[in-house]
Amino acid sequence: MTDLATELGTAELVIVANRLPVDEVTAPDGSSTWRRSPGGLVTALEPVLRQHHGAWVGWPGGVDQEIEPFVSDGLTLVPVPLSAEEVEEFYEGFSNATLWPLYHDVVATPAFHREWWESYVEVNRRFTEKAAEVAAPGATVWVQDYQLQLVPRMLRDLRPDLKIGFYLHIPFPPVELFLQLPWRREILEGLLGADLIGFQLPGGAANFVRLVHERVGHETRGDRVFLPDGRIVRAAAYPISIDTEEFETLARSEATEKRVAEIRESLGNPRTVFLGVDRLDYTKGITARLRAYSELIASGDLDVEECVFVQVATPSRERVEQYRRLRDEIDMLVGRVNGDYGPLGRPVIDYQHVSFPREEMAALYRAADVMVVTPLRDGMNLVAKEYVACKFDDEGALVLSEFAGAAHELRQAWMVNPYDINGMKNALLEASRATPEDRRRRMRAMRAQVKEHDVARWAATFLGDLG
Ligand code: ADQ
Repeated sequence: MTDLATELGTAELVIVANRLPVDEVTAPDGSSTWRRSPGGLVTALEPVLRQHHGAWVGWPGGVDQEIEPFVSDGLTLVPVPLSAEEVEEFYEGFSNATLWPLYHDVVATPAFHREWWESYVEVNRRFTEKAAEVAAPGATVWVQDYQLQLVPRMLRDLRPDLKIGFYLHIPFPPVELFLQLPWRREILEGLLGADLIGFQLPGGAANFVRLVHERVGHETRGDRVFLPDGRIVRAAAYPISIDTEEFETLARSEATEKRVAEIRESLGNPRTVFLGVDRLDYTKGITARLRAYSELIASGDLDVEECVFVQVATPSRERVEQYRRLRDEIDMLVGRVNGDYGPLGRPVIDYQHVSFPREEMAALYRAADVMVVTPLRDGMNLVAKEYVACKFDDEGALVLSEFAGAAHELRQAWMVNPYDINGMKNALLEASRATPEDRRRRMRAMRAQVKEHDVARWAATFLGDLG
């Protein structure tokens, strides 16, 4: 027997996630290969997957791709195909235009369509069947995120022998908002198929338990739900983190040091570099933060000759209407501010609509004096943690929204309410004018937190509790 779980029914640990941890890249000659997509989740789970004869079930990203399970960089990958219609209805529709806004405080209006729901059920069933095929008897299956909330129940029905965990990467909404969902009962029942349900924050876990008690009628005590068949389901917080050491090592490298100097030089060696890094998403509070900054430039509180705001936004979900509108809104705001206040050759806001490799991200973090993370709602926000991890010299200031999960751990940041523009302006000024001692004291405390609670510890704690 090989040590890879390439044969059906042999994987002792199965990760089920919307995407496989690889992207298909096509060479100029038309041949294609798979390249590992960077991400904390893969990094964290890779060692456990290897150790436990593991497999990863997920969508390869294309349309109608029937691909047999394959091995990439020593990981067994099990593709789940989606049709063009399913990409539209299950992924762009129910996942990203219904659940995503609903779970993020309805900062955009969720759309409810019955065909989208039917597609969600159908695709969840397909993921379930693949997972059931590859899992060894008594194996552990760990299902990830909001796209797959029905999988735990479906999988338990097919394979009662499995140990099933579920982790939600985004917030679990307050009861009053969740109740808008026409299929609320089905989602709750779906999740209850798991033995352990992990949330970013204790508040999310509490929302879930309360809903189960009030709406499904199960007995609950603390973080436990007692099912009529005698099973006990736990719902608890496991705040996710990053590979702290990897980021710090990158940040300390000579190549990064060189790149930091180049970046600051190309920005005109300003006294203060403000930085925002996000997926281009309406939950991230990008426009509010840029508006606050522009007002400080307009009023002269910040001098355009001394400061620059670098905003990097990864293209994201570009076929969803709300994302297209957001992009236009940001383009317009940046254009207007630069046109009104930017001297020749010196943008007020240096806006990059692009995804950078990790090396460049580390250099940007190192180059930034003030990191501005202002989501209207965010499960955790790894960018805030990555910034802290890269500041090995304890320099730099973090401005952080109190509505990011990370605010519960990075308590020494300059906290802001992203809906309060004046409050945000004050925080930007305070963070940029703070004494070096004040900044260092805060950064040291945040670094200690992120070093101790890294993503490996997150995965080990969850899997340990599940076991
Ligand atoms: P996201 O909403 O994607 O994640 P976040 O946690 O900030 O948000 O993670 C984004 C990741 O993408 C970071 O690792 C960051 O470095 C990277 N990234 C962002 N912009 C980039 C760019 N321009 N170029 C390259 N890389 C870029 C969801 C939830 C979060 C939760 C995570 C993990 O919404 O709340 O923290 O999952 O659970």
